[in-house]
Amino acid sequence: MMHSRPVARFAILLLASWLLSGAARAADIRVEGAYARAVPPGQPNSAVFMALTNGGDADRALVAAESDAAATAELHTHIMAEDMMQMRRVKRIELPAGERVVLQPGGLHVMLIGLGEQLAPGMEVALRLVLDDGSRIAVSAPVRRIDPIDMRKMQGGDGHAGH
Ligand SMILES: [Cu+2]
Repeated sequence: MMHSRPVARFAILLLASWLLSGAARAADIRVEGAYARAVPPGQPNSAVFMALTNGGDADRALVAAESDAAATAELHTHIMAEDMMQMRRVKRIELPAGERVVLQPGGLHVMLIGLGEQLAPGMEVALRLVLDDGSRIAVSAPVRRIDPIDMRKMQGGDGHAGH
């Protein structure tokens, strides 16, 4: 007991400094407006969208995402291939210093593959974003129903929709 107390105090100090440094580094990246796509029963995959602002002096990148809501979380983008909008996995999403990067339907997104349960409006998806410096940002994304018309517009099917 007499010996363990200073050890415990030291461990708490270490933990506190680790938490502070992690928070300071992650604080350079601000996450806004995160939301996850609601999916009907039986649909195994979904996506999470958000805006990321790098308020720091150093270029950063999003290199991975983790979520307990799905078996796997991947970073994805959309590309046009053979006149079809297709999703592709990307290794990283660049977050240049001072810039804002938007993950949105039809573009960059965090893909949730192998959902544990159906995502219905009112739920929240907990996500951890992993940055290239090893720091993590915890994000809570409310589940929203996304109008399919939005996707048609993104895919260029709605000719008179302006941008
Ligand atoms: Cu995807």
